[in-house]
Amino acid sequence: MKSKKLDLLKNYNLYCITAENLSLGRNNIEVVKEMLSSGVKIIQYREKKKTLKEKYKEALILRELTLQYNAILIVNDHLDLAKIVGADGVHIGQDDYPIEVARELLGEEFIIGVTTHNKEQAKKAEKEGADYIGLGPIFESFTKENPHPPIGLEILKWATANIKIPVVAIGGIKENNLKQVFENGGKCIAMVSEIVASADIKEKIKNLMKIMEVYKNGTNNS
Ligand code: TZP
Ligand code: MG
Repeated sequence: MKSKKLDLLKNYNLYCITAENLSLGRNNIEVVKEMLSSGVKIIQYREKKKTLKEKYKEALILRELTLQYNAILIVNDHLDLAKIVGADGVHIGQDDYPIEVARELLGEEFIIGVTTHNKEQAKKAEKEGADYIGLGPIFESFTKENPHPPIGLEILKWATANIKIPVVAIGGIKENNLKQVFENGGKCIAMVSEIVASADIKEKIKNLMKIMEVYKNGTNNS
């Protein structure tokens, strides 16, 4: 059920996104296996360079794997691919198809996430029926081509207090600034390079989860 899946985005959680070019020679499948076996429950398949056929094959495997681990799979950009492989959701940007078009094609049960960079976009996405927003880049990020300038933590604080759908913080988030993100309202945290470019992905996720647990249990007194 969609609401159960969305609970994952409302609670403290890591939202892991693929980036094969940054994965130190490992392929997306290997990397996602590491993520899932470390307990990650939200995977986004983001792949900008491969052919549709290659993306299809990869996404099918990721669908199987995520189901095995009871994790959700969100496909970046491609509404058709998301639907074909039976993903749980799709993530679209400001220059992709409008939300209403995605909703019409994919139906009410599908999770639709939308990238936002400011308050207006966040409010608009909520109003138009997005299920969650990605908000960022919070810090400077070198992962995306033509990155948007960093938007900072204040807007994250604003969004988590004023936007009713889940807010996924993204962009430049690392082990060493994760606390700041939690302290400014962040709950669901998306990361690309910090995880895929780690030599030891399991160890990295373990460390990130350890930091998150402190906030989850409300025992942070620092
Ligand atoms: N959208 C906004 S920033 C970003 C995306 C996909 C990339 C984030 O990557 P990283 O490596 O976690 O900074
Ligand atoms: Mg996009």
